[in-house]
Amino acid sequence: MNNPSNLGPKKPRSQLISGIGGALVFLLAAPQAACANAYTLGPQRADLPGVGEVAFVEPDVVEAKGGSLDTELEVVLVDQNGKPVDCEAYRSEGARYYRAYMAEGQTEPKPTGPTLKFARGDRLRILLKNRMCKTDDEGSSAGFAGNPPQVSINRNKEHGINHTNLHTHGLWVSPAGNSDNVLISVGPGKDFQFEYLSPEDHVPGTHWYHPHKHGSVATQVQTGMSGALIMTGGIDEIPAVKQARERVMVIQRFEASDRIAAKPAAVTADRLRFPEDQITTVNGLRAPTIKGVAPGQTERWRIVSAMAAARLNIWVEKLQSRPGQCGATQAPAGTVPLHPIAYDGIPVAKVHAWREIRLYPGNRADLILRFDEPGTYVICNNPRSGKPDFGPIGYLQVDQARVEPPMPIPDAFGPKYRYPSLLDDGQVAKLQRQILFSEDYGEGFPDSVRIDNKQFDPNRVDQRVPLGAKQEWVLKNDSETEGDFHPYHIHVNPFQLVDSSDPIYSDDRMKGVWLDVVGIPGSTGTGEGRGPGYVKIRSHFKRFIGLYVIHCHILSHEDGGMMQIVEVY
Ligand SMILES: [Cu+2]
Repeated sequence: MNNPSNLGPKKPRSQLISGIGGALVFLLAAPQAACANAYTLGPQRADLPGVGEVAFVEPDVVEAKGGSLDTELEVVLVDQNGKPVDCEAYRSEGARYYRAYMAEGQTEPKPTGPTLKFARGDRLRILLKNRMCKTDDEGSSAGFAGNPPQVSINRNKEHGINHTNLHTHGLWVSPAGNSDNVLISVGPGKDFQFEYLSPEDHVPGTHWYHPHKHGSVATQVQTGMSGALIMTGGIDEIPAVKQARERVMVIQRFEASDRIAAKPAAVTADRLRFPEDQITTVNGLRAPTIKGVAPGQTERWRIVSAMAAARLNIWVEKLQSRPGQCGATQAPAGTVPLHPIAYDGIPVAKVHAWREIRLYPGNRADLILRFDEPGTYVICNNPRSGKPDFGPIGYLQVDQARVEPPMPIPDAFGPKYRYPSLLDDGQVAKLQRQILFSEDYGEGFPDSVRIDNKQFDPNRVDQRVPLGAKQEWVLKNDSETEGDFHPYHIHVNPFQLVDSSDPIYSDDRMKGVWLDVVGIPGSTGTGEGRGPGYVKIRSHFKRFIGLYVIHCHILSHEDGGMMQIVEVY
């Protein structure tokens, strides 16, 4: 582990700017509290806040200055009252804990990490300080009862839950050394200096950071460890984008129980299913209200899905008679058109209108919206589960004086705002690579999630790619039903969507879109035409050599071994 004091003279640190809307605190034990700005998350609360009860607040911001963003991120364990956890008392059975990223200057833990904002080409320096408690399961040889001791990183199950690291999801940066290296582990009490340098030809956009230590990813993300990474520039300077009111929305789903005390019997296949008793939040707030919107004014929402398992299906409709209820399980006609200007931080060539936007865990979408009529609106989210908890995630009040003429919605972005298209590129290798994602909920957990019939092994390289190669990969999923998706994610290099058995991805509006997470649907068709669901993608393995990973972004699947090592050489 690096000792930060050996890293040369300390430069001035970046300043923390408090989230708009004032201080937020964890008020988890007070589900009845209805005061504005209060953080009212609580698994026991079955009802939603009404319109105007909770004000929309953005996370704190740490901004780069003079070409560098230099900050500390301290990881702390907090209890339901937002108080730091006394490590002596940490192991009590049935306790609920949250984990928070705290930037320098931040005085209290918050449910969403600070937004880190920097420009293309800036140097990003983050001193990660792990202040979580030591556990019995430090990872070296603890093992669960009945299982032989194993080397920490080679265990494809939850382990070492207070060991961590930092992944810059979506940044096109080196996967080696102390850059975006997710194969390292920072133990409780240790500090580690991360440093990321983005190339000058990086496309600016909306990304996010979260831990990626194998065995603890699901637990850590589900208890609060997520924050937005915003690289500014590019399309931000285009008037139709610049004029829009910008808002960061980090969507999380909390499960606050720590599992270190879980008995071995609790490690069952059920753990792989996404928990349905959780609360979906925006910047840590349940159903907040955005106020002061004017008809004719455009909004730019930078949405980050920091979900650990469930997908989001978001639409915006006018509030019907019953506050807190969305009209349907699917976006109805008459919803406010959503105009994605970027997916996963990479601008689209042509801007289209959608009634509903689907985000898999890890996806981002930059949306432009314009409200033409005054009134109260609901931000709906329904993954068709029928669970009330998946209902509205926010409200909007459009009550200001009309802006005339209405602000424009951008319609297209030229090639300089994107990565060069590979769709008609003759250099893409003729030989396709096929990768199969499988799961089996029967016996045999934790061997039930696999890629190409194997579980993750940190000592095995699964995909070798020469630097500079342009390749087409076909990702397959042979799960029984179409809805049993696996969100595929690759670090470092994004990919371009070619084709899919999923009708949304094969829609003309998605042609040539760049992504870094794509949902691979399960099997489709009947009789002889039945086969695994698939997504066909193309990628250019440019600039960075080293070892990094592909994995399923249902994070319990990642911890369960649905991950492979890629080596670019
Ligand atoms: Cu999966």
